[in-house]
Amino acid sequence: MPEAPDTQPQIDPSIQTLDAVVIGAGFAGLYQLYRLRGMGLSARVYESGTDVGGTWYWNRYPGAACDVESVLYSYSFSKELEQEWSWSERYARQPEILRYAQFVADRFDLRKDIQFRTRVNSAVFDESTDRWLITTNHGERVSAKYCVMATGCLSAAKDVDIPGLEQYKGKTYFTARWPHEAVDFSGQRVGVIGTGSSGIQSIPIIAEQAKHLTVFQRTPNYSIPARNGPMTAAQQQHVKDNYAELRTRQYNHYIGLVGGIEAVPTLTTSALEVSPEERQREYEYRWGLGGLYYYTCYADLYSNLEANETLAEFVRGKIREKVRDPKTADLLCPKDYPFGTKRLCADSGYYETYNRDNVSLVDIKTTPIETFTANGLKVGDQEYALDAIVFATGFDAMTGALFNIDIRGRDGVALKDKWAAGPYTYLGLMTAGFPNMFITTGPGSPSVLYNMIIGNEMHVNWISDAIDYLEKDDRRTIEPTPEAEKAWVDHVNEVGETTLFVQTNSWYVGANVPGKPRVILPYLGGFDVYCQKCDDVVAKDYEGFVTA
Ligand code: N01
Repeated sequence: MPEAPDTQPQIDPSIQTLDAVVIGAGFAGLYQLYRLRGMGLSARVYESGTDVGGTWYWNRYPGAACDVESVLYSYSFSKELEQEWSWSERYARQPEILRYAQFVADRFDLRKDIQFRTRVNSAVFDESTDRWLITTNHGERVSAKYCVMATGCLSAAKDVDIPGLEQYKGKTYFTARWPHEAVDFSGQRVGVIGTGSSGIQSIPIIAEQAKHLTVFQRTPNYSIPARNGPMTAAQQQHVKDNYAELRTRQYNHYIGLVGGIEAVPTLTTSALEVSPEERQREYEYRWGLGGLYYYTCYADLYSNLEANETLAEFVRGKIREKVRDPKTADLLCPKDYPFGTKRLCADSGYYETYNRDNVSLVDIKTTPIETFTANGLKVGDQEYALDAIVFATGFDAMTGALFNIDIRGRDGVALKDKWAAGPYTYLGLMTAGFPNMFITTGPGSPSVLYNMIIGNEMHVNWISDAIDYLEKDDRRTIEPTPEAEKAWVDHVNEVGETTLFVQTNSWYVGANVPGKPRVILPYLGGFDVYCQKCDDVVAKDYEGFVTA
């Protein structure tokens, strides 16, 4: 849970006036502040945490790491920063990424315009002034011409949707709100609920500490060994010497996974065009590489079920090889959805953990958790006594953090109401009726299907250019036309329908949150195509937007 504020910010009771308010001090918010300042605008960032870092501030669970290579998962806007910072491992772990965010904040002197321990309660557009009135949990009120929602795609943790938690007397932990002090599970009976990326990363480490670990699995995930390791000095230097070229390849790629230390090819052939032997060689090569490189393997893996099944079965074979008990191995094999259509995981010893004597796996798909009890939880007739329960149960993705703020646009319309049947945006950047409100990596943009730092950087650049355009031309507002927005939403849905992603119950389609409309949330047309579209819109004098 969020830290209790120990020092309250000093609040000015009058309405303050700023050019821009940015909500969230993660990687988007930090860079947005840097750009606004560079344009000579007054801006403040509001952040509910006590420090910068966003996702990497909150998700401190054991094993938390990024599964995009560190040299790719870093800002590109400053050539000096690229040279000054050195990543110690191929895949950076949470503490190092947090240190990087802190380094950036200090390096560019950003903290003086960030107000921590402050939650924005509401953002209301005032049509009489064409400005946003932003109010915080401390009662502060700010009038700003621009409001940037840098609130994150995976920042609103999903509520516990299993009954009886109030009865449970043991300790509870949430991967998305992990305590800042060290948690020691030694000698304890621990339960983990959830086997997505967060569960899969934390389970091997919790298993090493706990007396007994019980994993409650509803849906098994496909996970690939990360094969993390230290970066040598020579590798670091090589990347630094070739950063410009690496960035060019990264920007011009649909998902940005181009290989960090060494280039990894993106295939354009069909999995069904090649012989089974060649396919096997390719799958083995990528298994050996580790990480997410099956997303750049054969071109039809995510649009053709038959192609996908060749890879799914390959990975199931690996799981069966790794896990000694055939029943456990079978339970860990995903069978009822295509490979990679729930976010693929990268692990360090996940499947091997189930060979330990102190780890057991409970299938809660067949028999769901009925309730929590004073001592643990009940599955069917069986009660599991647990000293601690870890919730790795995910997020209300892409819209949850926005809906946690009372956002109202023209005519007092609430964003929540406008988006009741699913998010409606133009380019994932803006929504009609909410002038000058920008969303970084919003629904309808590639966002979570690209690299979050570079994707945010691209959005901040686009937003900053739009703001600059308004300022230089002495205009008051920009917002999409309802027609352009509808055409974009239709396009996002059409592209989604051509893929296997829409078939799977995942957070990509909102299926993990009871009652959430089922809509494909990210844009699946590829980052390169998307960037071209955004550039074209600007080149055509902000086609699809109205400015006044
Ligand atoms: O969350 P998830 P996450 N009863 O939604 C289960 C990014 N990320 O925090 O699949 C029982 O993936 C749920 O079961 P099911 C990454 O984009 C990146 O792990 O709904 N089980 C599932 O197993 C990732 O995709 C990194 O049937 C319940 C799990 O909880 C995203 O964040 C690291 C349940 C939730 O999995 C989210 O990952 C971490 C219930 N009531 C996260 N409710 C890296 O860069 C939920 N579950 C490596």
